[in-house]
Amino acid sequence: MTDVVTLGETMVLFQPSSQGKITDSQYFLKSIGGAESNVALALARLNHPVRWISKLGNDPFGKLILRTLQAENVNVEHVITDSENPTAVFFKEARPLRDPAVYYYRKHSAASHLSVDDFDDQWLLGARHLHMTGITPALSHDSFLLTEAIMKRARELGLTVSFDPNIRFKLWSKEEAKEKLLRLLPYSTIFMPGEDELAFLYPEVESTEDAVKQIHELGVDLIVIKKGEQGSYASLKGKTIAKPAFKIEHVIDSVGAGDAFCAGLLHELLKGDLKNITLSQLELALVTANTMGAYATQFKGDWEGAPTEEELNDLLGKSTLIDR
Ligand code: KDG
Repeated sequence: MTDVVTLGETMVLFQPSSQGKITDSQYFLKSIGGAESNVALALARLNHPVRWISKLGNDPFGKLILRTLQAENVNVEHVITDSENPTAVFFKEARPLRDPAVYYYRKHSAASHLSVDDFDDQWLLGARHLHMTGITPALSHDSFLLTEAIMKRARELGLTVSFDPNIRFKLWSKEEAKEKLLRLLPYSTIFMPGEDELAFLYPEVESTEDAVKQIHELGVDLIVIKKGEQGSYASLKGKTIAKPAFKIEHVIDSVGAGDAFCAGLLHELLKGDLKNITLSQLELALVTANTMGAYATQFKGDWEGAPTEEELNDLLGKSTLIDR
C-alpha cells in the first residue's frame, strides 16, 4: 500500500556555499529540489510509503536525484529515463531581507516532455492519495494535459487529490497560469494555495471567504490557505478554523517551506480517512503543517529541513528528545 503518489520535475540545485551572490561565489553546494519530491521526502521521513514519478535525463544529475530519493526511502520504481533530453538544474541565491531568487535551466528538460502517452494506471495502483502542484502544468502543454489526466483518473479510481498551485511566474504568463490552474482546481479534493495565490486566482471576489465559497461550489471539500507569518486558515465544507504560525526568530531559507507545510498537513490527515476528514483532525493538521513549514525555514536547502517523526513529536511537545 502506498499512502501518497506525486508527480513532478526535480532538478539539481546549486547554491553558493557561503553567503554571497552567484556572480561572486567560487564554491557551490549541490543538492536537489522539486516541489513534489520535497513533499515526498518530507512524508518519507515521517515513515509514509510514498511514490514519486517523473522523467529524468540519462545523465549524472538524473542519477544524483534518484540516489537521493532512494536513500530517503521514496519509491522511484516508475521514474522514466529519457535518453534524448537532460535533467534540469537550477541555482538559488540568498538575498538579504528578501526571499531567495532562483534561476532555472529547465526548458526542454526530460520532465517537461512528460505527456499523457507516458501515463500508466500502475502509477496510482494501491495508493490512497495523489498530490500535485501547479509547477508540472507550467512545464509544457503536454505536462499540463498529463496533470489533468492523472488528477481525473485518480478521482475515478477513488483516490483523494491535493493540489498546491505553487505559481511560478518564471515558467508561464499570468494569463496562462490563471486559465490552466482554474481548469485543474475542480479535480482536487484538497486545495492548498498561499494567500497571494488565492488573490491572484480570484481577483474579482471581495473577501477570502467569498473565494473559498466559490471553490467549495466546484466540489473541493477542503481549502487550506497558507498565510506565512499569520499561520493558516482552513475551510472544511464551509466550517472554518484558523491557527497561528509557529514563532521563529529569523528565516535561513524560505524555499520549500510551503512543501513542508503540505507534508505536515497530509501527515496528520493520512492518520484518518481522507474522504471523511473531521474538524478535530484538521485542527491538529494545521498545527503540524504550521510547525513543519516554520521548521523548514531554519535549514539551507529545499527539503533538508524535513523533520523525522521523533523530531516532529518533540517540536509539537508530544515527547522530548534526549539531546545529551
Ligand atoms: O517549493 C519549492 C520548489 O519551488 C523548489 O524546490 C524547486 O520545484 C521547484 C521549482 O519549480 O521552483
